Amino acid sequence: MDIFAKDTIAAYATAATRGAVAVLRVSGGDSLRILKALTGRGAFEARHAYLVKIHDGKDILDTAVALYYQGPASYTGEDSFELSVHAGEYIKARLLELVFLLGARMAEAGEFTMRAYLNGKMDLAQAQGVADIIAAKNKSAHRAAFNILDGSLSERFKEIRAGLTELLAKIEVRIDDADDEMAPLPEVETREYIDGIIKKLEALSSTFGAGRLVKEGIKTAIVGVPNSGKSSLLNALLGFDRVIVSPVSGTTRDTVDASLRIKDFNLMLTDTAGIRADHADDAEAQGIERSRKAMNNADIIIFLADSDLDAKAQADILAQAQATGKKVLKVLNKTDLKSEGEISQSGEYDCLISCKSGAGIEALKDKIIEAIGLAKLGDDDILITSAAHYKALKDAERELNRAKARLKELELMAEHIRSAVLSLRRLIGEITPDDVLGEIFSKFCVGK
Ligand SMILES: Nc1nc2c(ncn2[C@@H]2O[C@H](COP(=O)(O)OP(=O)(O)OP(=O)(O)O)[C@@H](O)[C@H]2O)c(=O)[nH]1
Ligand SMILES: [Mg+2]
Repeated sequence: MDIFAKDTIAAYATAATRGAVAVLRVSGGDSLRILKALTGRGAFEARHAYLVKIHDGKDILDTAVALYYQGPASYTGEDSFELSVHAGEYIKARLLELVFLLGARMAEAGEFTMRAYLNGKMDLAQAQGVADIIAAKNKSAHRAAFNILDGSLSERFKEIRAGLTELLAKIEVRIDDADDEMAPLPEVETREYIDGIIKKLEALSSTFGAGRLVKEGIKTAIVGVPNSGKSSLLNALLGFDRVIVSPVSGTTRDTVDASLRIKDFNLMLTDTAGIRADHADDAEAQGIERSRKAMNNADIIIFLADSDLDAKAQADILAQAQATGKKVLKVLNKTDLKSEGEISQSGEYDCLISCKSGAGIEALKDKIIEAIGLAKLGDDDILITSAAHYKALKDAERELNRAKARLKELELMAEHIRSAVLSLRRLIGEITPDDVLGEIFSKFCVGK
């Protein structure tokens, strides 16, 4: 997309699916002229709602509510307007045609938000927050996106950048000081100062693990020997019978995915085929292979045990799960069948449940969130949710560590600090090549 296009763009801000009202958004220098021509109204005061008729030649297309925004006090920073019309197929299509006939063109994906960025209404990190907040499926993802959108994350970046620019200035005057009139940089203090900034960067980058889980959901694989109750657990967590449960070993032959929300988070659950060495046929063997893949893909593995089944086979599966390096929760199922004595000796398990009675299922949900490290998230916690942000933070950290090793070579130290500053400035979009911008905004949908 041409990022410096100044023509007038139009698109529906509302979804293409059925609804009662559709909102057409138009932005650019011709907005007011187009709005007047459409409605036959001579004047519009900014930020006032008007009940208008939309003219189509001699006919009236619809009665609508019009809102005119005068730039720069608008989302994009340009003159723009919104028309709320009845969401009929014909009305929507014809209105767009009329707007195009009056000189606007179709907006490209993300173009409204890109214009907002180019006009200084938000920085690049915040623009990412717009995409995230629309995509958020649960409360925690929404909160993380909100903290980005309202500028809290950008503030942190700017604060760190300002600290570095200050240090850079001190180094640069000394490089320029050919006659050695200035006192040299105090080494210990400078090192401490850089360390302090590295800590701030680390504090942010270390949230990426949690940020990714919050944004994308927690991939959870349920594994165990056949008949331990894996499918029963999937059903119990979901609250309805999604998969077949039966006393026959090897009931589940393929992996089955289901998604659910627990405690403000999204869980992507995978029920797997029970793993056993003496599988019945080739299909079961393939299913077992998929179970292993599911373990490797997971963020957390629930190892489901039944103490009445083959102990050696279960120990093998647990070892395989642990060998993946993922978090593993050891869960004992069918406690309704176990004696009090057996239960009191089951200290090696993280959780005791019965899929039949439902006992322990709620506690298991808490355990999952706790084990994955999301239990302590606060409302105002800023989370890094974008891989690009994470990389920029890590790049800056690396450059600062290099700078620290060059305390006596001012030119080299300055160069590394400049690189770190550059990474941070890229994050907020202070310097961004055009093609990178196009790439970022094209991931948005039209109308945003
Ligand atoms: N009493 C009791 N029975 C259970 C419990 N959980 C599962 N079962 C029973 O155990 C049997 C096996 O359950 P499934 O959920 O099909 O086990 P699975 O691990 O998915 O088995 P495969 O798909 O063959 O690997 C069924 O008869 C269930 O009704 C429980 O908590 N208590
Ligand atoms: Mg099963």
